[in-house]
Amino acid sequence: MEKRYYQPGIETMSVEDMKKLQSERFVKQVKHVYDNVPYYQKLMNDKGLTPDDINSIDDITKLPFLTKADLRDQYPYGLLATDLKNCVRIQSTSGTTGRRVVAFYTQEDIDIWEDCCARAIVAAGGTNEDVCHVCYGYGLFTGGPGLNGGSHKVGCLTLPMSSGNTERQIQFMMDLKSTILCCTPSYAAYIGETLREKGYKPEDNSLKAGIFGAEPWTEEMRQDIEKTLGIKAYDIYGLTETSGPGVAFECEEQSGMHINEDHFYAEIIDPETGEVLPEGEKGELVFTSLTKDAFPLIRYRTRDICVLSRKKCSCGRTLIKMSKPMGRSDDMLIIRGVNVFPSQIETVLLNMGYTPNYQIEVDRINNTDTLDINVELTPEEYENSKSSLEVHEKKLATAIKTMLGISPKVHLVAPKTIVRSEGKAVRVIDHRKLHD
Ligand code: DLL
Repeated sequence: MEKRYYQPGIETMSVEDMKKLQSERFVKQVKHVYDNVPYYQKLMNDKGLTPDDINSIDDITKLPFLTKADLRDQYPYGLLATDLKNCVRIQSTSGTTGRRVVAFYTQEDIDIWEDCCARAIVAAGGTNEDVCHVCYGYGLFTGGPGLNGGSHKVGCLTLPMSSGNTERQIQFMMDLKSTILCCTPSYAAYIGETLREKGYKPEDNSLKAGIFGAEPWTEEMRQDIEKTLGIKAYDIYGLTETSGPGVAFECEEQSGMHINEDHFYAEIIDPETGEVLPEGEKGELVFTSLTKDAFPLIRYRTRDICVLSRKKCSCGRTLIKMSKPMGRSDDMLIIRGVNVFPSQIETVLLNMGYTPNYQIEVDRINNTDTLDINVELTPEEYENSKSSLEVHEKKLATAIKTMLGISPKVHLVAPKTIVRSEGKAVRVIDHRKLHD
């Protein structure tokens, strides 16, 4: 019988017991940051609070939020809550949208992080008989190290491939019979496309599951990857600031991700007002780390937009679930006053049978926003529709207009003209930002 949970005592704990555990840990965590991080101490003092005011998890709303701007201001050591000599590792964000965020880990922090990733691997059906092929990037990015550690804990044979060199990925995958693939969904789609081009059918590989995350992806993209690779594709979520992948993971029900809420307390807030919203309402996800020693974050605003649900899950886990994030609030495009998430466009494209190779370009010409969508055709589609490209472009533009409420210009482009991603895909080029 396959092992269903990595830490059953926690993963199936009653909601009441979980709340008790969260309260105990939260009270301790607040004291820890107050005593060790002058920045937190000031934030609390400014609100007239001391750790004595925090007696259970319900007191969390008394505390202020923390934002990425705070993390950047405090770079590199300002939020460190333990002596540097207790730390054994850093990981970091790519810093593409500003100053890097550097997160610190003690050995215990790493153990907990790896346990969280191990829960995700077991939930995807992983056991010590699996060959876990990790092609998230290794290095400062948390994807590779996190899943690598989780895979060791489960006892899988771990292939620390890192990203890129797709030829080599495929050779190892075939020769060593990889059974679980860990990478971004866009890279999984690219690996699937390359396998198909090499003449492999889905049943030719030994893969049974994929653990894909680090970027938004739609249900349609999941179905596409599942079909191309002949696997079950599971979602995994996390961010560098709170440790990395494994904050939340999907189970066999594939209907949202269980949050490891013994380590990360989740709230959903209205991004405009900061008001905490009830379960089931869509808003910005806020996390509080309950067990982090070196780099604990209290009420950290992720900017990811999603919904929380306590609906009973058929897998038996009682951990609260988060829906697939639609993307970050700062990934949301405002085009001619309309809110647009790239994932909405992806849904239309895949539903109409196109590949997930697309790129969105936004510009402002004569004071009007323009939306251009480049969609790549497969060689067969390209051959068959050469004479009727315009008709297909119009049809697609109409479907996207129905979804978004604004008209795009669609360009069906030749095979292999859109750059493939080995990590997080770049879906949007916003020229408006470039002129600013
Ligand atoms: O992407 C950590 C990670 C690695 C997660 C591997 C899953 C797998 P960052 O680079 O700090 O960390 O980016 C974090 O990526 O705030 C979300 O906006 C986005 N993100 C992460 N996972 C998902 C997901 C890693 N499953 C940011 N779906 C987060 C949608 C995701 N967006």
